Amino acid sequence: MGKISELTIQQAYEGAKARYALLGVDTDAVLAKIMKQPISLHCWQGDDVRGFETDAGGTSGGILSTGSYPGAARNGDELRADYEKALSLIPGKHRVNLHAIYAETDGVSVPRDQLKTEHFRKWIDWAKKLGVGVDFNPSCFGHPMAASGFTVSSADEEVRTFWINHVKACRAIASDIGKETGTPCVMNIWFPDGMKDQPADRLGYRQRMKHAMDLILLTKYDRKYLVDAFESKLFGIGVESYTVASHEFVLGYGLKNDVTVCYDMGHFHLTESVADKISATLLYADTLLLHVSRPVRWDSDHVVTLNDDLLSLAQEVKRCDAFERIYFALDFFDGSINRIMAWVTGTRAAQKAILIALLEPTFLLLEAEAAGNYGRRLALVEEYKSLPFAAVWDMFCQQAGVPVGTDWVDEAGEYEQAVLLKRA
Ligand code: RNT
Ligand code: ZN
Repeated sequence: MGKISELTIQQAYEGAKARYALLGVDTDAVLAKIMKQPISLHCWQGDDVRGFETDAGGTSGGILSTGSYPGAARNGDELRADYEKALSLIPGKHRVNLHAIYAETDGVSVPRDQLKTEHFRKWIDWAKKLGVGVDFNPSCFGHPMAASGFTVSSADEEVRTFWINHVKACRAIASDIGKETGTPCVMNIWFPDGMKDQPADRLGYRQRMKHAMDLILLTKYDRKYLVDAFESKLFGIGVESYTVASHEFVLGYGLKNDVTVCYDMGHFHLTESVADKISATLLYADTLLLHVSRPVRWDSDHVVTLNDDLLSLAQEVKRCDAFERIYFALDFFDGSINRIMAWVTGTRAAQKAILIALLEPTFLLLEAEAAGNYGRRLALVEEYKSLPFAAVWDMFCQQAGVPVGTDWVDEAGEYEQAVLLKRA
């Protein structure tokens, strides 16, 4: 494939800039804004959520990575190398998102309730070197103590205590990470707890989980370092009838306890719009964490693409003027394709959605709506779809010093040949 020249990018950008200016949109200002918009890149796409533990790991509780495409990272050094490759193909400055199972313990088995900041030393030093922020997650799945399908809501006190202590340990680590990296660490709590068939005691599990969360949050950390987040879910495979941390449970808990709620795009009924929830939630909550994902028929965690769901999500953030209040994090894991391509495709798609939203001449839509002219509103929305956002996107990539257009795909392919396929 031939390379697009800088001049072509520049000329196309000038044309687009003039076109957007007619609609009152300043593309230079949009470029400056998107350059500073971080997205949290999840480490678990790099190794199919396996993690580095020797005596536990993998997924459970309804999450599942399928496919056995070669080249998954097998340790921290490989995962960090893959991350660096992916980051070099994505415009802008981003964050990395770690799970507790990515601790590096020098071959020593450290129980999850005993994890310490030192087990993430390599990650922290690496992130500091790269100048990227770090987010964190306790890992309450893929473990013998989670085999019953319950963690902090378990009726078994030993199980409950283990997981409460794990999440507490993770908060201490996350706060240290935030302190060291100089940017708040968003720690998202997701519990898989639930049941395949109708429970008799829906309330009991929820009471125990609520109490567990209270205990977990007893220690106060400065929000400068740690942002606690809590993720809701509708159902998972094998957990079809009941999820303890349902939407209402999590939203209620979050609002009452000043914990940031996390909406995963795959965690609602498929016809439900997560975009619609943004304005409703932000009336009551200061901040919101979004797990950008792509459900296909269920919470399948497909690689994010530039589809209507993603676009509406970004548009709502823009229309609510809420970029300062939203944390964007990716959450997908596809083991059936090149994992770097998965990361880069998904991140670039999320960024394109944000860019299109930022370029939207929203005030003209608002004007039409206020005048009751819904035909005009609809017509404008349709015309906006063919505005030359791609020329602004290419300029963004060029300014950020990353490959423009399809060039990155070839680069990812070369890395696959040179590095990934050499992994046995
Ligand atoms: C599971 C949740 C959760 C996980 C990651 C690995 O359904 O979406 O966010 O995907 O923490
Ligand atoms: Zn999620």
